[in-house]
Amino acid sequence: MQRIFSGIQPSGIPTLGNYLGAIRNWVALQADHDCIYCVVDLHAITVWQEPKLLVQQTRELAASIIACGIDPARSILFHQSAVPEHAELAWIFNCVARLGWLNRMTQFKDKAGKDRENASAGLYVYPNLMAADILAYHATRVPVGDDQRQHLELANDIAQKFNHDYGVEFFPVIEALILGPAARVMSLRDGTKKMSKSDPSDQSRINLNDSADTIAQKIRRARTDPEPLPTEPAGLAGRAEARNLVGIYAALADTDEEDVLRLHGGKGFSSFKEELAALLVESLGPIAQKTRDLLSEPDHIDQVLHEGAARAASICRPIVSKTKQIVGFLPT
Ligand code: AQP
Repeated sequence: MQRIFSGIQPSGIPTLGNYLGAIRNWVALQADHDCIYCVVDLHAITVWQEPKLLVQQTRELAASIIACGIDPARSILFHQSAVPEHAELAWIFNCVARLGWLNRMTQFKDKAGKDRENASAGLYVYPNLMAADILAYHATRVPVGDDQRQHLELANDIAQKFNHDYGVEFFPVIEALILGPAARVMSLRDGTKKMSKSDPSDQSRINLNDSADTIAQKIRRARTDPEPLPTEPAGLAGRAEARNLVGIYAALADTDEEDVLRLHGGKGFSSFKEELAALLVESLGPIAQKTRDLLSEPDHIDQVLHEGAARAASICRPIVSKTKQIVGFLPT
């Protein structure tokens, strides 16, 4: 059975983008893969996180992942900081990755923005930690949203260079699983920007804990253009906001753009938005309710994460230990 690894940052409330681009696919993959899912708190602190809020967001995210359908008895669910091997392997990868490779990462450029000199060093080497997260488990398949494609290519470059430099066939090739019609969900305020949990505007995203009224209001206010919906996908060219809403609808209804436009093409946005909001409420309402139920027992969430961390450590410890031996570190 192939091993899956994927992670999500506790940097806010998970969004519809996180759900459609990643978590929903994680759930489906549990059926026939050995799955390891991680709340990546070490990644989250690459930008400032209020400590009390980080603790709360870590628990909330774990609850939300379980509410989406991850079964912690079957899959491993844990928080990254509980398994120090991630940071240890990341340091080794800091010494393998080249500055030129990191300089090409568009996520760093987006997140650092114009104030690049003031970005944390952690934000810059984020992709090396992500490579370590995956390769510490010899995972071969990584379900992510489209925004992570470049980081996974870099992880493969690191694995290859490590194998080449040390003359070993130790780290495997990673395959990115970028699935579905909503692999990149865009902001509701700007169809050229991805939906993000840390976007300063709450109106730009659907949070997995939004109420039915909030979802309906955000969709009603979502930016669109004055034209009716086209009757076929070619008509979405140059209409980023329309494409985004059609893509979200298609993903939630388990279909594709063509099918959605066959049903809704020619209509104005107001009726389409009403149907989209109803579909969102139907899909996300039960997740929000289950998350609230789980959060009423925070000790249980902590226990799930700690048990997950022990299982995760038992897999990655021998792999990281072997890596250290390959590098030439004295045994401890
Ligand atoms: N808009 C999106 N569309 C599709 N997939 C998305 N993902 C994130 N946003 C979208 C996928 O969700 C997984 C977890 O992401 P993350 O939390 O580790 O980091 P991120 O990609 O930086 O997500 P955010 O929401 O934008 O977080 P912040 O605001 O903290 O940076 C990944 O698989 C990602 O592809």
